[in-house]
Amino acid sequence: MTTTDPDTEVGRDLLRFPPDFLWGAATASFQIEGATGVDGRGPSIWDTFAATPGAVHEGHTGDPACDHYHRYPADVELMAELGLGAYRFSLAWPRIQPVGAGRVEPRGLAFYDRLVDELLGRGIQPVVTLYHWDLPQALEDNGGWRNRDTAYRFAEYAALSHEHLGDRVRQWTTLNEPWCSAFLGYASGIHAPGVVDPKASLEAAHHLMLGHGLAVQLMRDQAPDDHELSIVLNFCALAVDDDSQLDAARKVDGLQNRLFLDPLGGRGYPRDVVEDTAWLGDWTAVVRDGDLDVIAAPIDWMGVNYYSPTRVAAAADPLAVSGGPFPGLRGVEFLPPRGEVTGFGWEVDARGLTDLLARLQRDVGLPLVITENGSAFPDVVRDGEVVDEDRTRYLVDHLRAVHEAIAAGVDVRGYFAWSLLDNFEWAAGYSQRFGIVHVDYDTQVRTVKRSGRTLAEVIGANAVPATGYDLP
Ligand code: IFM
Repeated sequence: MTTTDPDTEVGRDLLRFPPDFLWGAATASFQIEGATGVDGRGPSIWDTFAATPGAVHEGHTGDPACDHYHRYPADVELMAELGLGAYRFSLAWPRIQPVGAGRVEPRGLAFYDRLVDELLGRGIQPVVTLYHWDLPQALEDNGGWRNRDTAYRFAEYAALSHEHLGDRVRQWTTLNEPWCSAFLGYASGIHAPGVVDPKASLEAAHHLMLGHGLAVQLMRDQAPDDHELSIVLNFCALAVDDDSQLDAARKVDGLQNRLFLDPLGGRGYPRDVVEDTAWLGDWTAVVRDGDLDVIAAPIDWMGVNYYSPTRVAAAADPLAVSGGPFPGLRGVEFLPPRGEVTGFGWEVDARGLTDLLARLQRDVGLPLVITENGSAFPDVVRDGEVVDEDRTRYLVDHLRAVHEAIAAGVDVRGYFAWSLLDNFEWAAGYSQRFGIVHVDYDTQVRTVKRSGRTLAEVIGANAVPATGYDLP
């Protein structure tokens, strides 16, 4: 993403974005591709998890999802109609290396060749994520991210994918939301592989970050100068009302934000997080000499995923183990959302995005890209239309929040709506619709929602309305 002059004009009716601002939408392989058993693809941890009774809402699986594996030409045409400048998608590691190591499946690579060529043919820039949670099951059978070896396997897979597609793809992201992979996967167990072992989840977090750093090193060695390497984190935006909440907020900020930001920034793991989690056992024993230098390998931009703020308070018992996604944390009580919530029950707060971007500008010092932002609401198709006023309001309010951050000097280079298509929302199966395009899973008919049409208008104008939700 090229340098932008944050010369954001605030007009009477429109808030304009910088001229080369990148507009896109995002998806992930397991969530949309379907076709889990074709062309030599190996099983992933999500295939196994989805087949586990009770793990995923109503036993939903990765098939057929949006059948994007077969329908990608029409989906790319849709992207072109929406005017997207870029498309963020992930490669399915088990399509490319069915057992996560060694043999490469040419039919898997060929699918991504076709997709990338189709995108480029429509003038849409591919932004590739190497890992969006579909770990080859064979690696999990060997310990998954709890095993240091997985970091090396990931780096090899990253390098071979980059070698193959790097003549056409300039934008590469290593991991999507390693916090989720580590803590939802190995601590709370609500995501694949469904392990509940808080100490191991911290070891997994380290191995994920090591894999990121090793991959960056290998890709950097083989990358032409114009390639840009990045990582995508899901930050916790803490909404604090008074000082009594500060310590709880510090703990959550430590385990979700600083645990990743500090090593990436060359500062190692935060001392307070290591102390707060020491009661689980010494997970830092897995950190070997030189690992922290690897993790700090320079990247070109950071991806920011933002949906909702988090509210916490000090628990009455300082030693009480916090529930939810943080079983490794003590003394923190998670508070319910306030005010407007999405269909998923997530608090709507665009202000939290502006504040988060300002904080990251201070603490990260890298260009930022909003790699995911969106909302789930229960849509209905009526007379061939989906009038999703709630999602449209969410979208426009958050775009104003991004504009406000840019106008205040934050270096934000792009915005990707989550998601292009309704899709498999992990443990919630198909029950939550995040798409700006509706998918009828029975017929596979796509219907652009009002939010999708609004995003297309925003892209066309390179601006959001200053007030209201319609562009003049
Ligand atoms: O669908 C997910 C995505 O895979 C990762 N970020 C959050 C989204 C909504 O939950």
